[in-house]
Amino acid sequence: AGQPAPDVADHGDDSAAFRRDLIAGLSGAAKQTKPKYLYDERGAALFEEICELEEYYPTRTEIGLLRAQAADIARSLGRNAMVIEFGSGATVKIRILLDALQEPAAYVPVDISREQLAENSRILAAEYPRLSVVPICADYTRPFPLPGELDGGNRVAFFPGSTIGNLLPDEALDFLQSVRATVGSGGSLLIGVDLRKDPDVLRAAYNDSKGVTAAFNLNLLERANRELDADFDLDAFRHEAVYDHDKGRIEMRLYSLRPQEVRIDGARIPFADGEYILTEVSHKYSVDGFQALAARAGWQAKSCWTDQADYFSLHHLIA
Ligand code: AVJ
Repeated sequence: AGQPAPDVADHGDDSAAFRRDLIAGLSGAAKQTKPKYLYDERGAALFEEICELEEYYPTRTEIGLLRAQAADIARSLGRNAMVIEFGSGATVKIRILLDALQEPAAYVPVDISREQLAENSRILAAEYPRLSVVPICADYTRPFPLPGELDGGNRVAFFPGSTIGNLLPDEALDFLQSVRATVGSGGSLLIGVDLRKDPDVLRAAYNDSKGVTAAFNLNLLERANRELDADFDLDAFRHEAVYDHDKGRIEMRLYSLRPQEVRIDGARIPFADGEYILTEVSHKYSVDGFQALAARAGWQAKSCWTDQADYFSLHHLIA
């Protein structure tokens, strides 16, 4: 029974891109790196661990919301959906959706973590024999080609996890526009968006007591040592997530604990004591604020679901 393991179409990054982006990001006055580089195999595994943490409420809350509203969401999305998932880490959310949808036609997971993508695709193809599973390994923040077999169908983009929050508002606008172009007219988007709340709750979620988020953040430096010819001293940096109230965002930072110079290939990067690298931002939106952003990208709000505590929202938008 089941289908053969799906082939992964590859539009992913190589280590040359990592080297170039890392050196460029650390060469300016405000040191920063692209969040996608946190998600190598080890980073993806640590992120899965974060999702299980007591303090990290988003995953649990979004899953609860999907379960509680599954029937309503399925009605809003319509029959024979071809679901294109932007960033397909764990399979728990897509399973809830696929189980609720009426005769879903295709599942197109798009992710940068190649191994995890291949493994998840194999498992889902075996579990949903009537579903066409078409994995694409790509950086989905840039346009990528969609398989022709999706032409003309009920194309539904699925972007859970509030990953949109990792983009700056301007980038989020561009991204929402490009997703709209990808699904085309008649298409739609189901997107999870983390909401503004008590800063103490936010800070705890990104500075967990077990130090998993710290390990996740520091893995960026370990990855540079592993994959590039870099010599980051892991004991000379510490993780801290800071909430910026005005920008409504968490900032994941790696602070240098002393003045030091780090080598990445030929490049030499100086750090002052207390200087930090900004590795990821995580924006929090109000429901109205997010819908206004989506409207600027040409989307029309069809439905919005939130949990009882108003911690998290799911939006169904029409292209
Ligand atoms: C699920 C990728 C959006 O910003 O909450 C979690 C990433 N970083 N803890 C988030 C993350 C640190 C997460 N995203």
